[in-house]
Amino acid sequence: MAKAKPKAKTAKTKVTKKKSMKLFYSPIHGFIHKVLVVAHEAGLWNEIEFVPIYPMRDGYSVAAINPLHKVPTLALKDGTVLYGSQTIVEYLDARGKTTRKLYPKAGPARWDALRRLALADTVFEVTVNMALEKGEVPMRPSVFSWYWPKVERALDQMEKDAAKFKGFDIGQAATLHALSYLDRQCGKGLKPPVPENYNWRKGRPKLTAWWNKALKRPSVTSHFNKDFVGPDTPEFAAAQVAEVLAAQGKKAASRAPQKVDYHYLG
Ligand SMILES: N[C@@H](CCC(=O)N[C@@H](CS)C(=O)NCC(=O)O)C(=O)O
Repeated sequence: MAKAKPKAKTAKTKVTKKKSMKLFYSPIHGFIHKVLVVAHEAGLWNEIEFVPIYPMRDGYSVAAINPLHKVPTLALKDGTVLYGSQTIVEYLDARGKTTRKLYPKAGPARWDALRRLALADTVFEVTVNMALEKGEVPMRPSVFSWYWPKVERALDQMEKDAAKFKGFDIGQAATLHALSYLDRQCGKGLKPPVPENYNWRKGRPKLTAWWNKALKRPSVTSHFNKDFVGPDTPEFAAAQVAEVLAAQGKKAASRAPQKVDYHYLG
């Protein structure tokens, strides 16, 4: 009988339990992070590996797992990656260990909570953009060179996603929205490095095939590339607003309308 091999000496290493999620986020605790609050409220704090990312600094990138290269980004044990803080917080709330949920069930309380979420998140996003404009953080060379790679990576992700699209869902509705707006702005011309006459269809056959089919949906043909029909004046809009205010028992303020060249954004 062969002699039993002596057991290999193993180094005594402290085995730390693998966390079930990784949260890539900017660890600036000078402000309150919605995702951290929700993770805590949901009783999931100890299941999260917190991974600092400074998206504007060299050497930090989540582009490989999130085409938008944005934080927060949440990676699950099985490799699923969720991005968009709204997606992440809804996921954490649903997976949470506590019975008290931060997302009310479908109904008025939910719509109001989602409205307030959109309100607050937009305040956050515009504040981020104002801070960037101030230039305190190392600035990207230009909005175009900073954002364009995100768009191209996102389009490649859409091509992969399109291969698995089933039925029609909110993600597809949003994809139609994004692609049609991209077409519109590329048609008008953006700035380098966005190529002239850029066409996202090139090299993306699945997304193109899906797009061509989705364009036939009545929900799209109802308005796409058709002129708006109906009253379209500031007065009409103001009257409508006043009606809403009246229904709330309030009077419309007689403030002069803000002068903004809105058509530039169209
Ligand atoms: N809509 C996104 C916005 C997130 C966001 O703007 N994150 C900023 C935090 S500084 C970021 O990652 N910016 C890096 C970049 O845009 O490249 C969300 O809610 O998750």
